[in-house]
Amino acid sequence: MKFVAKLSIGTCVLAFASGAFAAGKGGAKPAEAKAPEKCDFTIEGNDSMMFNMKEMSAKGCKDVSVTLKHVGKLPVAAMGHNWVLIEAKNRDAVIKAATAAGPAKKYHLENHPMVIDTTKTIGGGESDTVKFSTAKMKAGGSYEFICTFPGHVGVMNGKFVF
Ligand SMILES: [Cu+2]
Repeated sequence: MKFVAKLSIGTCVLAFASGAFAAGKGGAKPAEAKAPEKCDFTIEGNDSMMFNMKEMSAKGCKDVSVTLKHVGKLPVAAMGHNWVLIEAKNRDAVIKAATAAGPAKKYHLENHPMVIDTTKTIGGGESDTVKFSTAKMKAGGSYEFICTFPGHVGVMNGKFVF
């Protein structure tokens, strides 16, 4: 019993020490140095033009996987959804580009410089997964996920905490 107590205190001190070391000159709290809790996400879009999440937190994730599931029944032409990760400041420009891409491309942006990653645009019953590296993202940056289908971004958006 005594040994166990001693060991856990030791582990605590060690965790604090390595956290402080990793935080470096910035003086960040040791808690921020711990391993991320979750880097795989599943988000749903529905026939009522809604995502089922307003925020995703991927702090500390080196690689992220996001699966978008369209849980509705409407076809892509009527109620298409996608999950597009961007810097919040680029929202208007990205929406403009997606709208310009038009219905033939399902308002999907392939290799757009302002798009960090994007699923395909999908209809009811479909799903799509993206996996991306966060190497070029800045911790504490202002990121969001949106749906670029026309008229959806006003409600279909959320914060992507990194
Ligand atoms: Cu949508």
